[in-house]
Amino acid sequence: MRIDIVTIFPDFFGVLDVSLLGKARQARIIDVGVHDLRDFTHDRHRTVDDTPYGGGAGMVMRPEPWGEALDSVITADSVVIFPSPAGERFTQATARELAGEQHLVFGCGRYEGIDQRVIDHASSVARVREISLGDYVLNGGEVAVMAMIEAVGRLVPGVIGNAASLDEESHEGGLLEYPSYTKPAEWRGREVPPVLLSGNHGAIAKWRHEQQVERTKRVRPDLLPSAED
Ligand code: JBK
Repeated sequence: MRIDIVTIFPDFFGVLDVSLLGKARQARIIDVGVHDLRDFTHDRHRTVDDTPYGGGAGMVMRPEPWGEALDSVITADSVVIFPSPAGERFTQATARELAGEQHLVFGCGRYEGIDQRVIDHASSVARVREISLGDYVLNGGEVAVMAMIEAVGRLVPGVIGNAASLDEESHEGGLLEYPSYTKPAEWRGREVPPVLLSGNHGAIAKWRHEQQVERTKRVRPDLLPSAED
């Protein structure tokens, strides 16, 4: 998989050199290019933003540098992703879809957003998705892109951690995880639930499933099918 990132903070993406994705990059399973949007400006001050037409607070990212930056990376086979609080919600299903693509381009907006014509133009040459990590305010798309790349990257065949993602499929209709324990069997007066020491695999599976249902009901009832409400 090839990933291109356009940003005014290329240094943010130094962390992609470490951990799981760093290894995937070294193995050339995932190739990442980080591009500084300011390299596509032509004025002395390398200006990337301007005041909004129609008035209002904040600044809007100018279309010209974005056009040149995207022209340099997009092909007809690319999926172009703009992280935005106004986008569709990112889920594990989104990550699986994107993991099947050959080329992802991430456009990181800052300020009050990118001139809408950039998104409209990109949509005329490739598949475009505006995707939101969640309903909270970030200063820009960079951190959201990092999360998306981690979620997608570990699902790409050959990336270490891919095996773990296969169990994810077996998460019984999207329940939360059961609690985990390791040695010692007693720690600071707290014992591991005895069933986990029983060697009774049927009882353990039943207990873990009950824990999943109880935890999901308590903290994420929205995940439960209405039959289990
Ligand atoms: C948010 O992906 N997001 O969720 C996102 C991207 C850029 C700015 C934002 O405020 N929430």
